[in-house]
Amino acid sequence: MYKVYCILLSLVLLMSGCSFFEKEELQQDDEDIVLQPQVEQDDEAIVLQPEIEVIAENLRVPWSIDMNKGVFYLSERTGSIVKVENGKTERQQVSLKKPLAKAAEAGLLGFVLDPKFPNSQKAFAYYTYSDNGRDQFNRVVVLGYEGERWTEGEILLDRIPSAAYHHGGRLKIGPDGMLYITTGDATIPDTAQDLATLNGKILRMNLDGTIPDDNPFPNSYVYSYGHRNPQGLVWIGKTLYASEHGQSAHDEVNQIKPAANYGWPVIEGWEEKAGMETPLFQSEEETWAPSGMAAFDGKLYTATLRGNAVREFDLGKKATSSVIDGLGRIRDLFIDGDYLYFVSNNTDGRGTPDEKDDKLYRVLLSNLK
Ligand SMILES: [Ca+2]
Repeated sequence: MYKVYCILLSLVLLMSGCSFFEKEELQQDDEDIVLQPQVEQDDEAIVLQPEIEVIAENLRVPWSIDMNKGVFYLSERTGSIVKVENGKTERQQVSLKKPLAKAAEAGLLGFVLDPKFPNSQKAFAYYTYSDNGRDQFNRVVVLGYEGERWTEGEILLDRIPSAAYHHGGRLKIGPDGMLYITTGDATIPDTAQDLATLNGKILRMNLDGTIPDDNPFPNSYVYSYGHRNPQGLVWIGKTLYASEHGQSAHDEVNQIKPAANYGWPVIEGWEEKAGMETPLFQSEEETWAPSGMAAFDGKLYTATLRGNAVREFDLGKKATSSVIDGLGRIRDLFIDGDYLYFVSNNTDGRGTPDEKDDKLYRVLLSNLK
């Protein structure tokens, strides 16, 4: 591991250190930036970091990372896809059928390439839109790729109720070839327990938008329920894990089983109740605001927003720690070969961006140990 003094962190400390006691007043939602305990360190604190490389910069609220043959496609919440190839960054237009919602945390969120890309020239996306300027929904759509731009095609699932916060939004293709979708409770907690709604769920669909025959509930996209605002999905082998935001601290990492109930809003933290799952990990009285996930060598990695870190979860040791910090809010992770890639989220209105934020970074996985 390399020992590198992180100048960026020092700047953040200097800029934010004067207002520590505003912590409670700043809190509006789980993703909000709240000054972390690290602001209590003095300016001479040395932060040990593995060597981190910048792959792309000047990103606008990047939300999701996907890659095909070494070329990255990053969704931006503001409604674009950024293609990153051999160090060259190209912002590509996305034509959507509905106007993107302007609500906090909303916009173009999940994005995943079709498994047959680039032959199919298709991807899947999840976005929040405003309907008639009043109602707000999320939908899952196919995006067609024309080499330089993307256009909304088939709508696979529409009118997932949305609100001021808690949109969910992560898309991933599972090892079973199905599309998995996380949805938030749209600030109405009881919807997470209601199997008739699409909120507060992890959903599973065929790539043509139909309901798989082997879904756990008949004629339903619901795969698991009782979630508050899940934003991360990853598999180790065939085992699915998800991250979600707790109400006040108590953020969770769960192992996801079909038909299982993850408790929100009935239980949280280490609370137990018959028929409900208790998490593998939870943040206790801290707030991580966990988003995208990746996995390697029996460990889960989660991007954290308010936690300002990449956090590692060692499933064998049942231990969690921050492995990268000092770069601000982190939204998504991606592992390819020997590297962990991650995007910052300092331009989302809740961070302290530097002039070239946001950035796509990479670090050797072997340097995280
Ligand atoms: Ca739970």
